[in-house]
Amino acid sequence: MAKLEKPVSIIKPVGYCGGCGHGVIQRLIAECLEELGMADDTISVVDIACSYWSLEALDFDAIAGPHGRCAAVATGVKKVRPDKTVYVHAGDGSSYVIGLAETCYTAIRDIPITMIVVNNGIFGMTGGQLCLATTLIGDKTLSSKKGRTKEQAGQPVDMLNVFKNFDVEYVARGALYDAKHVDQTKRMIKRGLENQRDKKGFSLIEILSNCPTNWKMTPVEAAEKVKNETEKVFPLGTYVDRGGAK
Ligand SMILES: Cc1ncc(C[n+]2csc(CCOP(=O)(O)OP(=O)(O)O)c2C)c(N)n1
Ligand code: SF4
Repeated sequence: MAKLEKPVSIIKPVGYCGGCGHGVIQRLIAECLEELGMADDTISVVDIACSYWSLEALDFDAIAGPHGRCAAVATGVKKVRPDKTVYVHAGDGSSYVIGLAETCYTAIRDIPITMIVVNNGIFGMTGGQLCLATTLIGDKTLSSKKGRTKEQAGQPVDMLNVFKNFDVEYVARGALYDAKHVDQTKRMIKRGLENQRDKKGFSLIEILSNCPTNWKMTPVEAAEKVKNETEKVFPLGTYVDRGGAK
């Protein structure tokens, strides 16, 4: 059996909870950048939420764009260093709620960055509050203890149906609940990074993840939920590919 080498860009174990998708995503990003030979020229932008851990874990130049401002910070970094690969690793709360305007206008401007949004259905870092964009109807959270209702919080929104209407390069959604989907997601991340290498436009990859800690589930139960429930509301696949298949 082939030995799975750890990417050299991962330099430190950090504090993700066991079974959390953030660590898998971080690893996929590192693998893709190394396989593409782009790791030495990368600047990462993370939010103050759970993705912040990756700033310490990875050996990339990095900056935080706290409180939902990742896309705006990444825009600024890319404007002054167009020679660098600039990617965002941020949560759904940060990207689609707190920083929705920043994410939208980065997409509308077709800024050539690669944005990776982790859809775990809640605000993980701050204890598991409801995320207006992504918490499923009926899901119990710290701020919806009886479960999300349409009357109180509206319906969750498939944000990719919004972003696909902007003039962007690439919009896709992956998942992590089995090896096949991890592999598909990796190809999406790689495509987003290749687009940047090839001087193309804005790429957004949303990844269905989980938060076993705040969902109060085992990692296996959390993966089952993503497969059986989350994916039904947020379908996987490619929503926009302006460049077409390679
Ligand atoms: C307007 C505003 N209210 C509250 C906060 C506090 N805050 C910081 S991180 C965070 C949670 C973000 O969750 P998400 O982006 O989904 O990331 P996760 O930790 O789930 O990966 C919140 C609410 C904030 N930054 N801005
Ligand atoms: S709180 Fe949730 S999203 Fe954050 S590291 Fe733990 S499991 Fe992952």
